[in-house]
Amino acid sequence: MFDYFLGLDCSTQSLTAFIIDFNSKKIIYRHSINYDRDLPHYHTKNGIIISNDNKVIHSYPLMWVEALDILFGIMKKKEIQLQGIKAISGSGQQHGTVYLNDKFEKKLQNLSPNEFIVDQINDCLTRKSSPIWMDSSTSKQCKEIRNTLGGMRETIKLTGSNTFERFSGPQIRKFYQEHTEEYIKTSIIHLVSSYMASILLGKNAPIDHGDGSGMNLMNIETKQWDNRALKSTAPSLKEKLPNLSNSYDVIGKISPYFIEKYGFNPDTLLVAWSGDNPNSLIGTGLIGKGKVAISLGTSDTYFGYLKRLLLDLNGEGHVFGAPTGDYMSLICYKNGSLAREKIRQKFSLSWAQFSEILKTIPPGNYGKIILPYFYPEIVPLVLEPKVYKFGLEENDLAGNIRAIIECQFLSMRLHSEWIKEKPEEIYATGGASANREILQVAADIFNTKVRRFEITNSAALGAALRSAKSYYDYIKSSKNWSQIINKFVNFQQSDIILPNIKYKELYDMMLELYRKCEEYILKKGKNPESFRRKFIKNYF
Ligand code: ADP
Ligand code: XUL
Repeated sequence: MFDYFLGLDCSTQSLTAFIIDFNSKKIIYRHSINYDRDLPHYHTKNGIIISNDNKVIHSYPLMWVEALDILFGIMKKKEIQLQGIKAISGSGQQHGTVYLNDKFEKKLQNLSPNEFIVDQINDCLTRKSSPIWMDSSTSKQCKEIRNTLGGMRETIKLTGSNTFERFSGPQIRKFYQEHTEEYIKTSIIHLVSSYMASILLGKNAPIDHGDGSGMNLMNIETKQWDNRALKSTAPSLKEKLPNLSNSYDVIGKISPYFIEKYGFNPDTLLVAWSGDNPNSLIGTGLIGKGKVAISLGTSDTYFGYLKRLLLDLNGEGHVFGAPTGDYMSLICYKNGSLAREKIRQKFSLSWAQFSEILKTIPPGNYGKIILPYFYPEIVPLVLEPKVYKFGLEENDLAGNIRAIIECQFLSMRLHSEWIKEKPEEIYATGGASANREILQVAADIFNTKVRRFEITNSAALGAALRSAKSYYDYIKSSKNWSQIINKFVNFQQSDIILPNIKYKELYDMMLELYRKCEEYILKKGKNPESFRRKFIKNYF
């Protein structure tokens, strides 16, 4: 008897499938479709299309769907037992919005297995491309919504976050203001997660509370659409949004298209999709206090489980619904992997060379600091991208490498102070968590042990585990979250990276140095040069 569960992760750069076998505790299949490489006709770079000023960043909903058909085609060819899959859930890059007309649902209900989905729904989009989480072009709309809601604190209390450029509400408002006719023609606005879930379901799927919290539209306490927020965003918006659901809700069964074309079992359950960060919370086993995760994917995120609602009234962090029905805290950096890539590519290095060089420079990097805003940054908010350097020369190869890694984690430590609890342990995930040397810097800066998993895609694993949890609840063979998670997360070959205690004081002082550099550039603070000299004198 198979108890297979499928987790899909529709991320910025790729679509990934993980199949777990609950009985043998094994991941029996994993495969990724990389958009740039496998779908070159969309001409994306790193999965995105980007405007000249780096502010407008979109991707293609049809590309994600084409990737899904390709992925299932490969699985069928490989003779994966798709019949054995009991339930499916998924993960989407958060905040991105997909705009569709009233033909969408009818088309989904009548998909022909003789054609690909992309060819059957291509006239359903009222907007060919989707603004995604990297877009920072909606400052005007953020301000308008925030003001209508009574300012930053009120907005945070209502929706769990300040208005952010990438959040779906401001993005929807911009579309309504700039493309009013297309907005009127739009009958449903999905998130990446609910859009992909709809494709599998064969009708409009709900938005779950996890991804729904990243919109500035959902009341963070009642977990309902908030009428004030809806009104301050765009007219008739409620009619254009799917329902909200718990992240653990079974939303139906797989659409006949996938049964006929790929051989899925007609009884395969679909569980609501969620955002990549809520999924990663489960995929890293973060269902208790005292632990946080850093996800080093295209974005870098820092997140942890919250039993109760905790708001960042300074407006940098977010609170999202967790897949367990509780909450999670999150901060997000846009200059994550792509900023590291900028330095790596500038010096034409492989990751192995990058890591070797990183190790050659002592912690503290002789006081060299970079504020790496290659792209507009989310935390702290920087809308005009510019890289600022202190004591760091343009062609200083090793200095730049050490600086980008140290300064990214210093920024994370600085901006996660609002979460109050110092983590006892940090779990690392995402593409760059494969890099041990990078994680050593994280361990030293946080002065906390870092545990990395063999599996770097915790979002796909989290989705598979969520589908297992809901399936067992559905068949009344309930298992608690620990029973589900421990089978896969704790049994992985994990690798613990210990902090080097002798750098604790150095990094405490460097954190202050970093804070002063940031304040100098962004808040017209005092010139940090004399403090920087003091730091160098102390440690070098
Ligand atoms: P996403 O899920 O956001 O699409 P991933 O979690 O797959 O992204 O991470 C992709 C990123 O991982 C790439 O942009 C790349 O820069 C980074 N990466 C992959 N391998 C390494 C490595 N060995 N060291 C550092 N970064 C790496
Ligand atoms: C979270 C965020 C990113 C995206 C893409 O708020 O914007 O982490 O979910 O990974």
